[in-house]
Amino acid sequence: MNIIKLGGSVITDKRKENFFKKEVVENLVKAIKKANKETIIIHGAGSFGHIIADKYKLNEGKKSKDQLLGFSLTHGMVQKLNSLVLDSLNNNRIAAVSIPPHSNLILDNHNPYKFDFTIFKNYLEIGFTPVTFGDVVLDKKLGFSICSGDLLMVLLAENLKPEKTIFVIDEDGLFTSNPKIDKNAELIESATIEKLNGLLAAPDSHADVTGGMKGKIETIKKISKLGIDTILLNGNKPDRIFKVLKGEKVKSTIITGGHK
Ligand code: IP8
Repeated sequence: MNIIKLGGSVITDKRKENFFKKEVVENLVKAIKKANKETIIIHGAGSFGHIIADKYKLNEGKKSKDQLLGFSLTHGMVQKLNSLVLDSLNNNRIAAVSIPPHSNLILDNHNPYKFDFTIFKNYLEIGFTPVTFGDVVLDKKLGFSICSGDLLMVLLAENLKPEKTIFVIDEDGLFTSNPKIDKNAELIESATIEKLNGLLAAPDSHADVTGGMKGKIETIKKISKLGIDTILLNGNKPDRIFKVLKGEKVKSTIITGGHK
């Protein structure tokens, strides 16, 4: 089984509120269908969630009553995005089932407190493709906060031990610096945790409410410690996800699991 996260910047235009990149998603879904592997799909919130979550400061927890509506609006928007992703999966004959995090996960000061992964396992066993996504959730200490798709990736990897985890992003992989602002940025084709530690000092303009690229590296480190390989690849080139699911090597970053 593989866990794939479709990044918010691949499936939406992060600068335009609620802009779904239908064609990009369709192409990725077709590639996933063609590869015909057991998968769990997670997707980010992109411009359906981050702009509004930031407006209501939802990741800081409940500080005022006004935020309640912000929570509901954000949840509504990410659910809408989830329906669009599900439509694409189902239209391409992937039997997908949506599992919204707010109903099976509670955080405690941003850290996992309670998580029911058995529902994922049960759906997988029957042959479904479970789909979950970055969402707003209850938080024991803060009232509520945000659960990113990256956190779900770690939780599912911990509990279901996939063959590999795949992050579909809007770049070819991880770079030595931000390729959007630095022409000299170089693609890191393979890395270990030790190499990733050096990257944490790199400048990061990928700001979003759940931590951007630095947060992503922290996520990968946690997965790597479980002994699971992580691959980051470009979602705008759908043949790459197809080949990776088939076990072939493509232009990407591979982080070999198991290092301390
Ligand atoms: O895009 C964020 O999930 P992510 C979820 O996976 C919200 O970081 C609601 C902003």
